[in-house]
Amino acid sequence: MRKAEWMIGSRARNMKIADQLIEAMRHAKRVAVLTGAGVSAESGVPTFRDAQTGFWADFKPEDLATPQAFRRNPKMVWEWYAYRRQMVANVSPNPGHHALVEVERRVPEFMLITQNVDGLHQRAGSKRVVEIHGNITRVKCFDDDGVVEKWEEKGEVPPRCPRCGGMLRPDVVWFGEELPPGAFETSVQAAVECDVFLSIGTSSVVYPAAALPFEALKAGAMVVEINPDSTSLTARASYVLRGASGEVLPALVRAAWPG
Ligand code: BV8
Repeated sequence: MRKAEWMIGSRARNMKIADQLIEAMRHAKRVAVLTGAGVSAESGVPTFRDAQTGFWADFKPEDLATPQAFRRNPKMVWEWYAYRRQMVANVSPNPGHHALVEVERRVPEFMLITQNVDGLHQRAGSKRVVEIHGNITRVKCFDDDGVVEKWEEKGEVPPRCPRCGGMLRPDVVWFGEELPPGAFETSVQAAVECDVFLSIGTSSVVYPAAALPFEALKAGAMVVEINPDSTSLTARASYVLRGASGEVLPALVRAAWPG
């Protein structure tokens, strides 16, 4: 399959997308999508690549998102997630999120695999979503690993588990931790069974998520990368749409399903 790179200027309205890609989307029986922080960037959620701001500027996300960091300084890690939880609560899904809801509506079989913990896909209306790295709006006990529905932000930091008194932590997957049970298996199945695999707004650095587009390629799917920058997937992708997902995805939907 001829690899094509389509530069997509800011005026997404007049972009040219390869006919084969449009045909493939329009006639796809199964579409699988992998998203990363880039799909939420236009909503105002900084990516992991973006420098952190304010108090958190001196910390690399990878250094805070580990069980070791939490044991070392549970108050600081809890407050970092509280800061991010507040930020996510103050933003809204963008046209990229909404376009993926449209793709799900139009394709017989669809699976959205997200590395994002912000819940914006579900807030946009996406249904078939696998949160392979968890969700920042949920918390669980650091000791018995059980989710805790209600907790107080005031008082002890981090708050304590009402069941066992253990410290509460965000219900996300930290580096060095296993993914939620079955999440990766479900994701690999969607990748190897799809006709079209969209890899959107991810630097393809964190594993095992970054292996999914390559699983789809091995299974013969058309793999499309949507990202303003190149990544470790670019050289292997069937098509690369260079631009912001909040512009590219609505244009792709319009091209595949005009009117
Ligand atoms: C595990 C939740 C078993 C927490 C996260 C194999 C090789 C090497 C290393 C490993 C390996 N296997 C395992 C590892 C270790 C590690 C890993 O991958 N390390 C990396 C750093 C090399 N993986 C793990 O630990 C995983 N667990 O493997 O368990 C195990 C256990 C022990 C030892 C071995 C095996 C767990 C990983 C999950 C960690 N948790 N998040 C939280 O959010 O706080 S990862 C987190 O970082 C995100 O979820 C995401 O996955 C990642 C960030 O990546 P992206 O989302 O891609 O974001 P990024 O900022 O990097 O890039 C943004 C992109 O968007 C850019 O390309 C940019 O150009 C683009 N963009 C910008 N604007 C836009 C845009 N695109 C479109 N539109 C725009 N407008």
